[in-house]
Amino acid sequence: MKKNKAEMTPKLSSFFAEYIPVVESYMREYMQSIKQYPQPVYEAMEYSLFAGGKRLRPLLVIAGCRLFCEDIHSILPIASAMEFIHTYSLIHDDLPAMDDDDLRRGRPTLHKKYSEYMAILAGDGLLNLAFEILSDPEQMNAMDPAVRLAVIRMISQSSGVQGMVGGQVADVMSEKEKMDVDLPMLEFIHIHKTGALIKAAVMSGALASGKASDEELDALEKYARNLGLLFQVVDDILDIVGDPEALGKPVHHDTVKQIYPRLIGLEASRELASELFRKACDSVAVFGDRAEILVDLCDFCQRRTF
Ligand code: GRG
Repeated sequence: MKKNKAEMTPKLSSFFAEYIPVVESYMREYMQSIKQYPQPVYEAMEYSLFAGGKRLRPLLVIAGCRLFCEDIHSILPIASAMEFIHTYSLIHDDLPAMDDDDLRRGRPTLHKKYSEYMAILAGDGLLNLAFEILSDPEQMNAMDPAVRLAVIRMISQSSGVQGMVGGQVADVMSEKEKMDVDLPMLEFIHIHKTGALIKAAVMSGALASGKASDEELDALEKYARNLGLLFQVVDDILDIVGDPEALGKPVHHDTVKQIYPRLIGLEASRELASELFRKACDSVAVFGDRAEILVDLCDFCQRRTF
């Protein structure tokens, strides 16, 4: 899978280089520590977890926290939980009952590599593992119990029926039932299916720092809402003009699904992405220079090619 680092500012590049290995080794150690019988399901979970994802959600947790606090050690379980949930969603999204995809992150999808039943169960395993790690006193002992509970509630709502699952249902239903999807509906799908988890990542990092004021959380929420939608609008654009080798999956794939370029055109989709980028950056202007990584992450999401 071809990855283009040119989309990153030097500061973001060092941020990725510093924190991706930290998150990955935390996840590896955690997976090692819980492994038991039956081994194949752990292997299947690890196959997808360590397939070379961008780790955007863990990095957003870290960026949200670092706005208020230098020490990110105590939020590594949250960063990992977000990646567990994200990976489960991709595994299930690829299943024959949903998108029926053969390739993900440049490799065979989990149900192609193993089997459909193992992909369903490995996804279920990862989802539950997220909440196991978030409620594990040994992993989360440094965090105030009330803050921990607020974080768990936010992540469960965002990944559940009021967030990602709700968006996925609307998306799959509109495709399978051949429903007409207009702009408000498409926005609903994208904000829930993709945006909810992205928002939860930024917000849970900030909440977990225990130092963000209500006004600061409001500003971040606006940033994260715009970033979440931006991410998916760019994904839709890449589905039309992206390089399959860089993306690790085929393009022109969502031929029956409604996506932004098909609904409003490619140019208008690009303009929408720029507008969302501007809105996201404006929302965090109150943080001054401290928001540099958040702005860079947003810029990366707008210009990404993978
Ligand atoms: C199955 C409940 C359930 C939900 C699935 C997120 C999702 C909902 C489906 C994924 C479909 C998809 C490809 C959406 C486009 C946006 C997206 C989430 C892309 C993948 O995220 P990246 O680009 O992936 O961050 P990597 O591989 O880098 O981790």
